[in-house]
Amino acid sequence: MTEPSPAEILLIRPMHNAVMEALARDFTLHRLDTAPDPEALLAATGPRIRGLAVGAQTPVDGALMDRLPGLEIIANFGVGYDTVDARAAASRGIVVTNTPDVLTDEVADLAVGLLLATLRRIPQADRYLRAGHWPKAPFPLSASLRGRTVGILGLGRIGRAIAARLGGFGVRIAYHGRRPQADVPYAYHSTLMGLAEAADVLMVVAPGGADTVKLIDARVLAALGPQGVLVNVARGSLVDEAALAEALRGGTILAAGLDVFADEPHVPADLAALDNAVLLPHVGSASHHTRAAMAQLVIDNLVAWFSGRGPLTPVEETPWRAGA
Ligand code: 8YV
Repeated sequence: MTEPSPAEILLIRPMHNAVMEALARDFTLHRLDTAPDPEALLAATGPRIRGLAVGAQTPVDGALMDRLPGLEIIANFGVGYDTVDARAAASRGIVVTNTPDVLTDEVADLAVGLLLATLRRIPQADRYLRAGHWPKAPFPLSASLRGRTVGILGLGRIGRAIAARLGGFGVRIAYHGRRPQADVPYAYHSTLMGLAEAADVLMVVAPGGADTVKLIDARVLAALGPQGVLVNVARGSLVDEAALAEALRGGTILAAGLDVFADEPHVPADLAALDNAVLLPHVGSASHHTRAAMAQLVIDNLVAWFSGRGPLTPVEETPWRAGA
């Protein structure tokens, strides 16, 4: 008996090396990123492609899916999958997987670090020292976490991990999401405005995508108030960046810590010009440890699928029941 030939997988852009090595070893891998003529490769292989591995920067829409009529699975490197049209996938019977859980602690650590860096002006203090200002005068006093209420927008896995860490910091915690959660002791607000009014730190951990575009607008920032701090480790699309720059410039809020931007890797010049913003190049999950775990989960999803065991971590739009 001959072995069935390995499934053909398409890679659009380069990904974590472990993913690319495993795909080349265990499957027949086609790479658009290194093809001399990507369009010709897509036309030639499209009908045979059964799996797609994608990172956060690679949009996958219904039009692309239509060029891959045999596509069964889209394995997304990242917990957020707003660049994949999961509803279009669902309507074509394609399963989408993401990488939840394995990055929760890393992103929560970074979120708390970014909050402290923003409030206590840690990067600014580092720059002050290096610029030789310390012998002339001490660094100016900063704002404090003491007495604050941290409002979490999106109490999912990462939001809960942030709240658990903040439990050790003596702050009040409140949250807003689609519905109250019975098993947490934090105050629920049924509207984002209500949360912004109650809190003086707003921690954004909600999913990106069409439903959440520019949720954080001028009104929400005004409600956060002049001592308010915005921290975003989710997606830049959730924030009206022009309104944020204006709010930071005019003192409508105190400061912002941003790990994500609407048009990465481009950062609006008016945000980059502000001294009361701490800006990071989307590093929430970016440790060797966690990126390796995410890579492994992408591989494991594809291997499980093509060995008939179903996906390990399907997204909610494409749920999977064995035998269904
Ligand atoms: C990205 C992230 O996936 O998981 C997410 O949703 O935002 C990150 O971990 C990362 O940029 C990988 O491309």
